[in-house]
Amino acid sequence: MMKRRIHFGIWILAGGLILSLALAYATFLPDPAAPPTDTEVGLDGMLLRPYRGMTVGDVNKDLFDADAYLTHFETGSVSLLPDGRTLREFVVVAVNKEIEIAPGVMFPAWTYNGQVPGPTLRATDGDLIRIYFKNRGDRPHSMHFHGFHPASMDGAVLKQLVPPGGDFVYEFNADPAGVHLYHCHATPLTQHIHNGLYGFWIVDPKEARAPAKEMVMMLNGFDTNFDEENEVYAVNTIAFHYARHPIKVRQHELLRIYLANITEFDFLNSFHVHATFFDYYPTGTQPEPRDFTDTVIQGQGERGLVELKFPYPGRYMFHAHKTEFAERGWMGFFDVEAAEGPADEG
Ligand SMILES: [Cu+2]
Repeated sequence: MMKRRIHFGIWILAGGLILSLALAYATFLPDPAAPPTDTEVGLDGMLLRPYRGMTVGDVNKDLFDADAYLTHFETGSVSLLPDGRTLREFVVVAVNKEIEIAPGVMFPAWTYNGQVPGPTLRATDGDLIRIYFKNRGDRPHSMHFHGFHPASMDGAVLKQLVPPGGDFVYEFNADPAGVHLYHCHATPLTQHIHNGLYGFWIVDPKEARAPAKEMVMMLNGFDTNFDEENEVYAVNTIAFHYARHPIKVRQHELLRIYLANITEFDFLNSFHVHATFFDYYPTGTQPEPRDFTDTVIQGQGERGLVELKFPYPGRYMFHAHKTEFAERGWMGFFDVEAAEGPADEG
């Protein structure tokens, strides 16, 4: 009898312990309906909160401001030529600079104007472009632009490389309208591009595109241990930047993303957005979109225009649909504010 009572008591004690543990666990679990805090936003998004899928802390904004880069377009010094055409002049300096690609992760970059990607250069179809290129790096570099230009302006062969300390002036017409790239064309190309010498070259059509909130997204990656594979992936260089600092847009507002893939070592990259679809214009050269989709694949050097609107307010992920890239930094959020009033979080 006594034994049975002891057993019964043990069972009561054990049951109580299990119950209180369960209660304590439930109490400290994050509320799945609550908006994520700054440190909680990650690949897990709002679903698997206890998993921390991203970086902790923030990068030094003085080294590179990914928010400013997103919407900043350099249109150069503008003057009028005797024939009535517009001349746009840019100064681009190649310099070595250590950049921060994730909090505390430094990368010895080769840069145009001290940033990776280089500045987004923008002109209108038919403008005359003059670029004063100064190589202040420690090895030969060049600027190779996608688009029409004479052979002497191609920046691709050995004799067109600009030696350290050297200068060169590129001059050509902005042509054709679309979203293009410029990058160094010195060999080994893998090294010169991957180390950071690339940027957007945007040529607007003579008849302006519809008004929109415009931004650039350069899909890039970084090999931090020199094994010719990327350890960190990003959109605009900093892993998870737009996850920590979501891009603010408005419901029903037309968004235009100039999207390009410059990622080395991987065959393909991709762009996927949640809760909406987009029109996709490869290279931005044709008036009609090729696709109406929520995912697009780009090979290296491929680029295009993405035009979209969010029908509902709230927070929505965009990321590489190659999940490994997303988990290593290529993921962000749009915060869509309601057309009237604040956005519905979640
Ligand atoms: Cu180079």
